[in-house]
Amino acid sequence: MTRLSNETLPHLPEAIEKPDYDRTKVTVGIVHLGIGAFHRAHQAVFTDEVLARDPTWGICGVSLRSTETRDALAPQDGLYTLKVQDGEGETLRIIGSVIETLVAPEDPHAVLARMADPATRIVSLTVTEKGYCHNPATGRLDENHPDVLHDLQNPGKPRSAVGFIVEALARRRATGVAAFTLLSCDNLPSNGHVLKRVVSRFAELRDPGLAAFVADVASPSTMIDRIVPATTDADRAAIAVSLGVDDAWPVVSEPFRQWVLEDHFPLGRPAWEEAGAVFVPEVSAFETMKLRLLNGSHSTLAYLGFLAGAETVADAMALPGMKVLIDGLMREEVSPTLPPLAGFDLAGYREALIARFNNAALRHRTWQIAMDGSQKLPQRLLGTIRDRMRAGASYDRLALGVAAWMSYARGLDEAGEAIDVRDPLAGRIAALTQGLEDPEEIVAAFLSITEVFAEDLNRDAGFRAALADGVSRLLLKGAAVELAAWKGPVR
Ligand code: CS2
Repeated sequence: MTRLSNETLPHLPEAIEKPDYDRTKVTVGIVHLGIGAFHRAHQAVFTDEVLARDPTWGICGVSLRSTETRDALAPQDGLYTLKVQDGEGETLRIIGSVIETLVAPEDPHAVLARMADPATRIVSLTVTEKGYCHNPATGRLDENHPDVLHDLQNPGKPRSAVGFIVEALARRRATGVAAFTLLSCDNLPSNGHVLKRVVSRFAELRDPGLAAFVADVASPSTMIDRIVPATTDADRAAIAVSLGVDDAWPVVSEPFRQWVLEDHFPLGRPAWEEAGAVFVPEVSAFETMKLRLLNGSHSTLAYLGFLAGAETVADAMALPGMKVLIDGLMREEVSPTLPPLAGFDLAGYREALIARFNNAALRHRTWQIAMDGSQKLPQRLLGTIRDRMRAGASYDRLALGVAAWMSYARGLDEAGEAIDVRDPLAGRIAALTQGLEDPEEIVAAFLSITEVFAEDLNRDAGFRAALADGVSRLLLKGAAVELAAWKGPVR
């Protein structure tokens, strides 16, 4: 079948929304590192909606590892379909804001040239938590990270996002071009600060003069939100039927989307507010709320759900006890720890989250969310637990979430079969927990990973006992039985 492309675009069915601007006039203003499904269903969509106002904000999407996205999108002139779906129905829209795709390992020079180009005014990132090469417990650069060591040795041929950013900034400094604005769009607390901190430290390790230039780079924090499961072959097939042409890599998402940003863009930015983005002076309260309520619940339900045999988030929500557990976790344990957000309807936000998790039209796999737990847990569950401890308050449900991660990450499901655990620390976790059966020993092995738990949680006897209790219940009874014990009204 023919492919989606600039040429076939005008012939698509009427009902499909298309770019409302002339794509031939669009030029690159943003280089985005990590062009995965999330970016293509979020920032690229906000950008697509405002390109008609200013076509100089087109996106060059960079893959830091595989060639797959470029291979799919290049023959389509960067076009792809966004399918938005919930129980009520679906809409299809063609997104045109990505006008170039590059693969970093294949051609690092082209990526650096694009980033150093004066027309590039924003470098944004969705490289996932582990892409920051930082210690998740401290938020500081991991100076022994193999990619960091490599990039310090080979500045002109970097591998990591940090290495690319610093080398591109060095080139801009050398040619008298002002620094671009950095825009982290990953699920990290104060993501702009975390990015700035790792980039500054890396620059310092390279050269103090460069560090002084980097010190002035703007790096606003952002809170990003949209649930975007990995695209499946079934999605591709259904979308091809609707379009009448093939799209090798569409993205599928829920209707909800949210983007809260700090407005600090010295070289300008697209008018994203026209597409619904919200600019605030300080984003951290929004980020904490989202990370703790949405992502904390997501991880908890993903580990427990996976162990209980639920393939998707909606399946997990349907397990007896799950809704009560998640509702209680959000309402009783997380919400009291959140910074105040004047005029914000927290109860409404929690209710909306339950409805979003129940969206059975999205097949969001628990296994997908379960990935990289060692990088996710500190900001999703452990910070909340610390706040609860300080307040002398209970954290049973949060501890159960952490215990479920431990049961999952040791790599054996309830039938004794191996789990395909994807995590940068998977090898270390396997070595530490190999052959352990006793819950207390399992917990002690995990707690010794200080870049996840830090010394304070490793030493806390109450925390250790709560986790051992959780792991023991999960091992003895199984996750489904444990969940079913959570009774009570969902309020
Ligand atoms: C999820 C997030 O995969 C995960 O870990 O919790 O990707 C989640 O879907 C998004 O943060 C929603 O905005």
